Amino acid sequence: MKVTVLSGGVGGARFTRGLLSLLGERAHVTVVANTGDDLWLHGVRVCPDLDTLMYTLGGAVHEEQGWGRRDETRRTSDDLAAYGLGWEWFTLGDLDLATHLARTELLRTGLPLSQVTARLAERWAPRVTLLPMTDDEVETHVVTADGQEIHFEEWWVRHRATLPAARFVQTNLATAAPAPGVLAALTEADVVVVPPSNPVVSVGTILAIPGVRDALRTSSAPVVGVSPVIGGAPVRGMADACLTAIGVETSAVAVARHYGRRPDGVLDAWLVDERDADAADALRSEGWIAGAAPTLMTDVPTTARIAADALALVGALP
Ligand code: GDP
Ligand code: FO1
Ligand code: CA
Repeated sequence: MKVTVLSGGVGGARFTRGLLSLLGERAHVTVVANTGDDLWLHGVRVCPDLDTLMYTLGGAVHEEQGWGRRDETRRTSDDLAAYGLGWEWFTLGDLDLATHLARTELLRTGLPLSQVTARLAERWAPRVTLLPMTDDEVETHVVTADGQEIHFEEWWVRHRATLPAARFVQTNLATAAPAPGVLAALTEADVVVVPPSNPVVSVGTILAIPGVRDALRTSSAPVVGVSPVIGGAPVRGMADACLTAIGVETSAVAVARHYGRRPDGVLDAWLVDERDADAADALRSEGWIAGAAPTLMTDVPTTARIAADALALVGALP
Protein backbone atom coordinates (compact mmCIF):
# COMPACT_ATOMS: atom_id res chain seq x y z
CA MET A 1 0.00 0.00 0.00
CA LYS A 2 1.19 3.51 -0.82
CA VAL A 3 0.40 6.32 1.62
CA THR A 4 1.21 9.99 1.04
CA VAL A 5 1.25 12.57 3.83
CA LEU A 6 1.29 16.38 3.35
CA SER A 7 3.23 17.64 6.33
CA GLY A 8 4.45 20.64 8.26
CA GLY A 9 6.93 20.18 11.09
CA VAL A 10 6.08 18.95 14.57
CA GLY A 11 2.41 17.95 14.07
CA GLY A 12 3.00 16.18 10.77
CA ALA A 13 6.21 14.49 11.94
CA ARG A 14 4.63 13.09 15.10
CA PHE A 15 1.62 11.86 13.15
CA THR A 16 3.85 10.16 10.55
CA ARG A 17 5.85 8.45 13.30
CA GLY A 18 2.57 6.95 14.58
CA LEU A 19 1.52 6.01 11.06
CA LEU A 20 4.79 4.14 10.51
CA SER A 21 4.42 2.34 13.81
CA LEU A 22 0.92 1.28 12.73
CA LEU A 23 1.80 0.17 9.21
CA GLY A 24 5.28 -1.31 9.63
CA GLU A 25 6.30 -3.07 6.44
CA ARG A 26 2.76 -3.10 5.07
CA ALA A 27 3.02 0.28 3.40
CA HIS A 28 5.37 2.67 1.71
CA VAL A 29 4.95 6.19 3.04
CA THR A 30 5.89 9.33 1.09
CA VAL A 31 5.93 12.62 2.96
CA VAL A 32 5.59 15.87 1.02
CA ALA A 33 6.99 18.55 3.33
CA ASN A 34 6.31 22.26 3.56
CA THR A 35 9.40 24.29 2.70
CA GLY A 36 7.76 27.70 3.03
CA ASP A 37 9.40 28.17 6.45
CA ASP A 38 12.89 27.78 4.93
CA LEU A 39 15.36 30.63 5.26
CA TRP A 40 18.93 31.71 4.71
CA LEU A 41 20.67 32.53 8.00
CA HIS A 42 24.44 32.91 8.61
CA GLY A 43 24.96 31.87 5.00
CA VAL A 44 23.30 28.47 5.42
CA ARG A 45 19.96 27.13 4.22
CA VAL A 46 17.67 26.14 7.09
CA CYS A 47 14.67 23.89 6.33
CA PRO A 48 12.74 23.65 9.61
CA ASP A 49 9.95 21.29 8.58
CA LEU A 50 12.13 18.93 6.52
CA ASP A 51 14.58 18.71 9.43
CA THR A 52 11.87 18.19 12.03
CA LEU A 53 10.57 15.29 9.92
CA MET A 54 14.05 13.85 9.36
CA TYR A 55 15.03 14.04 13.04
CA THR A 56 11.67 12.83 14.39
CA LEU A 57 11.44 9.86 12.05
CA GLY A 58 15.16 9.17 12.44
CA GLY A 59 14.95 9.10 16.26
CA ALA A 60 17.18 12.14 16.82
CA VAL A 61 14.71 14.94 17.57
CA HIS A 62 14.74 17.00 20.74
CA GLU A 63 11.52 15.44 21.97
CA GLU A 64 10.30 18.10 24.42
CA GLN A 65 11.07 20.98 22.08
CA GLY A 66 9.65 19.18 19.03
CA TRP A 67 12.36 20.49 16.64
CA GLY A 68 16.15 20.51 16.60
CA ARG A 69 18.47 17.77 17.83
CA ARG A 70 18.52 15.95 21.12
CA ASP A 71 21.61 16.76 23.22
CA GLU A 72 22.66 19.79 21.22
CA THR A 73 23.78 23.09 22.72
CA ARG A 74 23.22 26.76 21.91
CA ARG A 75 26.91 27.60 22.22
CA THR A 76 27.53 28.38 18.55
CA SER A 77 24.27 30.30 18.23
CA ASP A 78 25.05 32.37 21.34
CA ASP A 79 28.55 33.06 20.06
CA LEU A 80 27.21 34.29 16.72
CA ALA A 81 24.80 36.55 18.63
CA ALA A 82 27.79 37.99 20.51
CA TYR A 83 29.00 39.34 17.13
CA GLY A 84 25.59 40.94 16.70
CA LEU A 85 25.03 38.81 13.63
CA GLY A 86 21.96 36.94 12.44
CA TRP A 87 18.75 36.59 14.40
CA GLU A 88 19.60 36.31 18.10
CA TRP A 89 16.03 35.15 18.75
CA PHE A 90 16.34 32.18 16.36
CA THR A 91 18.48 29.38 17.75
CA LEU A 92 20.47 27.10 15.49
CA GLY A 93 21.62 24.30 17.75
CA ASP A 94 25.20 23.18 17.18
CA LEU A 95 24.31 19.70 15.90
CA ASP A 96 21.48 21.08 13.77
CA LEU A 97 23.98 23.55 12.32
CA ALA A 98 25.96 20.62 10.89
CA THR A 99 22.86 19.65 8.89
CA HIS A 100 22.56 23.18 7.50
CA LEU A 101 26.25 23.25 6.59
CA ALA A 102 25.98 19.89 4.84
CA ARG A 103 22.80 20.95 3.02
CA THR A 104 24.34 24.22 1.90
CA GLU A 105 27.49 22.50 0.64
CA LEU A 106 25.39 20.08 -1.42
CA LEU A 107 23.13 22.86 -2.75
CA ARG A 108 26.25 24.77 -3.80
CA THR A 109 27.30 21.82 -5.98
CA GLY A 110 24.13 22.48 -7.96
CA LEU A 111 21.96 19.67 -6.61
CA PRO A 112 18.26 20.51 -6.23
CA LEU A 113 16.80 20.48 -2.71
CA SER A 114 14.95 17.21 -3.36
CA GLN A 115 18.23 15.39 -4.10
CA VAL A 116 19.99 17.10 -1.21
CA THR A 117 17.17 16.03 1.11
CA ALA A 118 17.44 12.43 -0.08
CA ARG A 119 21.20 12.54 0.54
CA LEU A 120 20.81 13.95 4.07
CA ALA A 121 18.02 11.49 4.85
CA GLU A 122 20.30 8.53 4.03
CA ARG A 123 21.97 9.11 7.37
CA TRP A 124 18.72 9.26 9.37
CA ALA A 125 16.85 6.45 7.59
CA PRO A 126 13.44 7.98 8.28
CA ARG A 127 11.66 4.96 6.67
CA VAL A 128 9.74 7.28 4.35
CA THR A 129 10.45 8.93 1.03
CA LEU A 130 10.93 12.53 2.14
CA LEU A 131 10.15 15.11 -0.56
CA PRO A 132 10.25 18.89 -0.31
CA MET A 133 7.08 20.37 -1.83
CA THR A 134 9.26 22.20 -4.38
CA ASP A 135 12.90 22.62 -5.37
CA ASP A 136 12.30 26.35 -5.80
CA GLU A 137 12.97 28.86 -3.03
CA VAL A 138 9.40 29.61 -2.03
CA GLU A 139 9.24 31.39 1.35
CA THR A 140 6.20 32.32 3.38
CA HIS A 141 6.15 35.97 4.43
CA VAL A 142 3.69 37.76 6.66
CA VAL A 143 2.27 41.12 5.66
CA THR A 144 1.51 42.82 8.95
CA ALA A 145 -1.46 45.11 9.55
CA ASP A 146 0.84 48.14 9.21
CA GLY A 147 2.06 46.97 5.79
CA GLN A 148 5.48 45.54 6.66
CA GLU A 149 6.52 42.24 5.05
CA ILE A 150 8.57 39.91 7.24
CA HIS A 151 9.65 36.27 7.00
CA PHE A 152 7.17 33.86 8.59
CA GLU A 153 9.76 32.68 11.14
CA GLU A 154 10.34 36.27 12.27
CA TRP A 155 6.61 36.68 12.85
CA TRP A 156 6.28 33.27 14.51
CA VAL A 157 9.39 33.03 16.67
CA ARG A 158 10.40 36.64 17.30
CA HIS A 159 6.91 38.08 17.66
CA ARG A 160 5.21 34.84 18.84
CA ALA A 161 2.52 35.53 16.20
CA THR A 162 1.28 38.53 18.19
CA LEU A 163 1.81 41.17 15.47
CA PRO A 164 -1.56 41.45 13.72
CA ALA A 165 -1.18 39.74 10.33
CA ALA A 166 -3.09 41.02 7.31
CA ARG A 167 -2.12 38.13 5.05
CA PHE A 168 0.46 35.52 4.15
CA VAL A 169 2.32 35.66 0.85
CA GLN A 170 4.69 33.17 -0.73
CA THR A 171 7.69 34.46 -2.63
CA ASN A 172 8.36 33.02 -6.12
CA LEU A 173 5.10 31.10 -6.01
CA ALA A 174 3.96 31.80 -9.56
CA THR A 175 7.06 30.25 -11.11
CA ALA A 176 7.45 27.41 -8.60
CA ALA A 177 6.95 23.79 -9.60
CA PRO A 178 6.26 20.72 -7.46
CA ALA A 179 9.47 18.80 -6.75
CA PRO A 180 10.02 15.60 -8.76
CA GLY A 181 7.79 12.86 -7.37
CA VAL A 182 5.31 15.15 -5.62
CA LEU A 183 2.45 14.97 -8.12
CA ALA A 184 2.94 11.23 -8.66
CA ALA A 185 2.85 10.73 -4.88
CA LEU A 186 -0.59 12.35 -4.85
CA THR A 187 -2.06 10.68 -7.92
CA GLU A 188 -0.56 7.19 -7.49
CA ALA A 189 -1.17 6.79 -3.76
CA ASP A 190 -3.70 4.38 -2.32
CA VAL A 191 -4.57 6.96 0.31
CA VAL A 192 -3.50 10.55 1.04
CA VAL A 193 -3.45 11.84 4.61
CA VAL A 194 -3.51 15.46 5.73
CA PRO A 195 -2.10 15.14 9.26
CA PRO A 196 -2.78 17.56 12.12
CA SER A 197 -0.47 20.20 10.67
CA ASN A 198 -0.96 23.94 10.48
CA PRO A 199 -3.67 24.30 7.81
CA VAL A 200 -2.51 27.77 6.76
CA VAL A 201 1.29 27.96 6.71
CA SER A 202 2.13 24.24 6.47
CA VAL A 203 -0.51 22.37 4.42
CA GLY A 204 -1.87 25.61 2.88
CA THR A 205 1.57 26.44 1.50
CA ILE A 206 2.02 22.97 -0.03
CA LEU A 207 -1.42 23.27 -1.66
CA ALA A 208 -0.47 26.68 -3.06
CA ILE A 209 2.33 25.25 -5.22
CA PRO A 210 0.95 25.34 -8.78
CA GLY A 211 -0.48 21.93 -9.69
CA VAL A 212 -0.62 20.44 -6.19
CA ARG A 213 -4.18 21.36 -5.25
CA ASP A 214 -5.54 20.12 -8.59
CA ALA A 215 -3.59 16.87 -8.33
CA LEU A 216 -5.16 16.26 -4.93
CA ARG A 217 -8.63 17.30 -6.05
CA THR A 218 -8.58 14.88 -8.95
CA SER A 219 -6.55 12.00 -7.50
CA SER A 220 -8.33 8.65 -7.40
CA ALA A 221 -6.93 8.11 -3.90
CA PRO A 222 -9.19 8.90 -0.94
CA VAL A 223 -8.01 11.89 1.09
CA VAL A 224 -8.49 11.98 4.86
CA GLY A 225 -7.51 14.73 7.27
CA VAL A 226 -7.03 14.91 11.03
CA SER A 227 -8.05 18.12 12.79
CA PRO A 228 -5.18 20.19 14.22
CA VAL A 229 -7.73 22.01 16.38
CA ILE A 230 -9.11 20.43 19.55
CA GLY A 231 -11.87 22.13 21.50
CA GLY A 232 -11.42 25.44 19.69
CA ALA A 233 -7.66 25.70 20.21
CA PRO A 234 -4.53 24.56 18.40
CA VAL A 235 -2.97 21.95 20.62
CA ARG A 236 0.48 23.53 20.57
CA GLY A 237 1.78 26.64 18.86
CA MET A 238 -0.15 29.65 17.63
CA ALA A 239 -1.98 28.28 14.58
CA ASP A 240 -5.08 30.18 15.73
CA ALA A 241 -3.32 33.43 14.78
CA CYS A 242 -2.78 32.05 11.25
CA LEU A 243 -6.41 31.01 10.94
CA THR A 244 -7.63 34.38 12.22
CA ALA A 245 -5.44 36.18 9.68
CA ILE A 246 -7.18 34.39 6.80
CA GLY A 247 -10.64 34.78 8.33
CA VAL A 248 -11.15 31.17 9.41
CA GLU A 249 -12.52 30.40 12.87
CA THR A 250 -10.34 28.20 15.10
CA SER A 251 -12.64 25.19 15.22
CA ALA A 252 -12.50 21.65 13.89
CA VAL A 253 -15.49 22.25 11.67
CA ALA A 254 -14.22 25.54 10.22
CA VAL A 255 -10.84 24.02 9.32
CA ALA A 256 -12.59 21.14 7.51
CA ARG A 257 -14.74 23.60 5.56
CA HIS A 258 -11.64 25.66 4.78
CA TYR A 259 -9.98 22.60 3.18
CA GLY A 260 -13.31 21.77 1.57
CA ARG A 261 -14.75 18.56 0.21
CA ARG A 262 -13.72 17.20 -3.14
CA PRO A 263 -14.16 17.83 -6.00
CA ASP A 264 -14.05 21.56 -5.17
CA GLY A 265 -11.95 21.10 -2.02
CA VAL A 266 -9.23 18.59 -1.20
CA LEU A 267 -10.68 16.20 1.41
CA ASP A 268 -13.12 13.30 1.53
CA ALA A 269 -13.05 12.65 5.26
CA TRP A 270 -12.16 14.45 8.50
CA LEU A 271 -11.27 13.02 11.90
CA VAL A 272 -11.95 15.34 14.83
CA ASP A 273 -11.13 14.93 18.48
CA GLU A 274 -13.67 13.16 20.70
CA ARG A 275 -14.24 16.52 22.42
CA ASP A 276 -15.49 17.88 19.09
CA ALA A 277 -17.98 15.09 18.36
CA ASP A 278 -20.60 17.72 17.52
CA ALA A 279 -18.33 18.96 14.71
CA ALA A 280 -18.30 15.46 13.20
CA ASP A 281 -22.13 15.37 13.43
CA ALA A 282 -22.40 18.75 11.70
CA LEU A 283 -20.03 17.68 8.92
CA ARG A 284 -21.82 14.37 8.39
CA SER A 285 -25.09 16.25 7.95
CA GLU A 286 -23.34 18.19 5.15
CA GLY A 287 -22.35 14.94 3.42
CA TRP A 288 -18.83 14.51 4.79
CA ILE A 289 -17.34 11.27 6.02
CA ALA A 290 -16.43 12.29 9.57
CA GLY A 291 -15.37 10.59 12.77
CA ALA A 292 -14.56 11.56 16.35
CA ALA A 293 -11.84 9.90 18.44
CA PRO A 294 -8.97 10.87 20.75
CA THR A 295 -6.49 12.86 18.64
CA LEU A 296 -3.96 14.08 21.19
CA MET A 297 -0.59 12.65 20.08
CA THR A 298 0.73 11.91 23.57
CA ASP A 299 2.98 8.99 22.59
CA VAL A 300 3.69 6.74 19.60
CA PRO A 301 1.13 3.98 20.36
CA THR A 302 -1.61 6.59 20.90
CA THR A 303 -0.63 8.30 17.66
CA ALA A 304 -0.69 4.96 15.81
CA ARG A 305 -4.28 4.58 17.01
CA ILE A 306 -5.12 8.05 15.64
CA ALA A 307 -3.60 7.08 12.29
CA ALA A 308 -5.66 3.87 12.31
CA ASP A 309 -8.85 5.80 13.03
CA ALA A 310 -8.08 8.20 10.16
CA LEU A 311 -7.33 5.43 7.63
CA ALA A 312 -10.40 3.45 8.74
CA LEU A 313 -12.65 6.42 7.91
CA VAL A 314 -11.86 5.97 4.21
CA GLY A 315 -11.59 2.17 4.33
CA ALA A 316 -7.81 2.30 3.92
CA LEU A 317 -6.75 0.43 7.07
CA PRO A 318 -4.79 -2.60 5.84
P1 GDP B 1 5.01 23.05 12.72
O1 GDP B 1 5.53 23.23 11.34
O2 GDP B 1 6.07 22.65 13.69
O3 GDP B 1 4.16 24.18 13.18
O4 GDP B 1 4.11 21.73 12.66
P2 GDP B 1 2.82 21.33 11.81
O5 GDP B 1 2.39 22.38 10.87
O6 GDP B 1 3.04 19.96 11.27
O7 GDP B 1 1.74 21.14 12.94
C1 GDP B 1 1.45 22.10 13.88
C2 GDP B 1 0.01 21.94 14.30
O8 GDP B 1 -0.20 20.63 14.78
C3 GDP B 1 -0.36 22.83 15.46
O9 GDP B 1 -0.87 24.02 14.92
C4 GDP B 1 -1.44 22.06 16.18
O10 GDP B 1 -2.68 22.60 15.80
C5 GDP B 1 -1.31 20.63 15.65
N1 GDP B 1 -1.00 19.66 16.68
C6 GDP B 1 0.14 19.56 17.38
N2 GDP B 1 0.07 18.53 18.25
C7 GDP B 1 -1.16 17.97 18.07
C8 GDP B 1 -1.83 16.84 18.68
O11 GDP B 1 -1.31 16.15 19.56
N3 GDP B 1 -3.08 16.55 18.21
C9 GDP B 1 -3.70 17.30 17.25
N4 GDP B 1 -4.92 16.95 16.85
N5 GDP B 1 -3.09 18.35 16.67
C10 GDP B 1 -1.84 18.69 17.08
N1 FO1 C 1 11.27 27.60 16.97
C1 FO1 C 1 11.32 28.50 17.96
O1 FO1 C 1 10.29 28.74 18.60
N2 FO1 C 1 12.48 29.15 18.28
C2 FO1 C 1 13.62 28.93 17.60
O2 FO1 C 1 14.65 29.53 17.92
C3 FO1 C 1 13.62 27.95 16.56
C4 FO1 C 1 14.77 27.62 15.84
C5 FO1 C 1 14.71 26.59 14.87
C6 FO1 C 1 15.87 26.19 14.20
C7 FO1 C 1 15.83 25.16 13.28
C8 FO1 C 1 14.61 24.50 13.04
O3 FO1 C 1 14.59 23.49 12.17
C9 FO1 C 1 13.46 24.89 13.68
C10 FO1 C 1 13.50 25.94 14.61
N3 FO1 C 1 12.33 26.34 15.30
C11 FO1 C 1 12.38 27.30 16.27
C12 FO1 C 1 11.05 25.68 15.05
C13 FO1 C 1 10.33 26.09 13.82
O4 FO1 C 1 11.02 26.84 12.91
C14 FO1 C 1 8.96 26.73 14.00
O5 FO1 C 1 8.42 26.53 15.26
C15 FO1 C 1 8.03 26.14 12.98
O6 FO1 C 1 8.54 26.12 11.67
C16 FO1 C 1 6.69 26.83 12.97
O7 FO1 C 1 5.95 26.27 11.96
CA1 CA D 1 6.77 24.80 10.20
